[in-house]
Amino acid sequence: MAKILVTGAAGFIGSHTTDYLLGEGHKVVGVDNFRTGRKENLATALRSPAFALQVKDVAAPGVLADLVAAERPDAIIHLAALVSVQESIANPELNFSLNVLASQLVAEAARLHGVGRVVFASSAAIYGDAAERPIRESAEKRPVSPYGAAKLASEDLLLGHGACYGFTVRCQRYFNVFGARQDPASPYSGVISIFARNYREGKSVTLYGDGRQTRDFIAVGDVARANALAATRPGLTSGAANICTGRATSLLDLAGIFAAAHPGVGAPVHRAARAGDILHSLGDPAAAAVALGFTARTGVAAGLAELISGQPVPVLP
Ligand code: UD2
Repeated sequence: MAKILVTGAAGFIGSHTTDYLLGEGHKVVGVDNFRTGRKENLATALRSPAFALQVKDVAAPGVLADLVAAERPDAIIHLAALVSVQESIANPELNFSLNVLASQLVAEAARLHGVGRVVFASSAAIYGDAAERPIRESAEKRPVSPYGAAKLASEDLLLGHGACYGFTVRCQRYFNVFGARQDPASPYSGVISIFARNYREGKSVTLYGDGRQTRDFIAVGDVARANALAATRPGLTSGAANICTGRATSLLDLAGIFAAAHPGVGAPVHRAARAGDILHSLGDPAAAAVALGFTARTGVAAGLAELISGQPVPVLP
């Protein structure tokens, strides 16, 4: 069993990753400053004797290195971030501090204290408007936001440090992640979190454009398992992999699934397509299968059933 330090542990992906690691019998040191993370997300973890919470800002110099020196984790899963693309556009300096400088501090802490492995929360945003579909890891990187640029810069920083100082780095390029605990607060929050809230409250949703745009939606439970594999699977080498399903779902299909579960809620309202919205985003999951032994197990329908009912839906082993 390993000891894993998870930054951003109180966030959407961080809390699910923490719960998954604890369920597998690992020890977890969770770090969060509750800027966007929430303590409620850690309700289950906080009941475990194998979990310790450190309320700290990993973007502040020295904080992470001190923590790593004291805790001596086998791996760091670095999920703390400025998570909103819109916020990165409004505040690029803060994006640089939270999404680039903090990654450098992670690399430095790993170097100084001999951490064997670093797992980094990258994003499909590094590809920008990539021409190919499905997108493979070799696709040209053309980020179109400070957020995407910072994720790409962080991948390179971490991979370069790992190669030089001898630790393994796994960059996880998440596609559209969905599931419980995702915050629907902003109009730019993940579409599934917004649809889930609206249907639950009996309010019709907005479809931007004709609704035929597609995304590669991956359930957060699968993402948590991919993170655990990247942190703990023996013998991994450094690299980057898409964390996706390889399956496309249209917005119309999504709305259809919600509508079937919520009879009586009004039909979606169509509005003009959002400026800059891409039509299709689909990842190639092959590299993650080879590098991590990871394949997504929860389809969109099962993941949505779980989100809507609040009950876990059994998945194939
Ligand atoms: C992701 C990022 C976004 C930007 C974009 C770059 C998230 C949550 N968003 O957007 O910030 O980086 O990638 O390509 O990571 N939609 C509706 N109704 C709604 C909300 C959304 O129809 O109420 C549509 C939206 O216009 C888009 C699709 O749903 O076509 C998915 O939207 P999203 O914001 O969940 O994710 P995405 O991939 O467009």
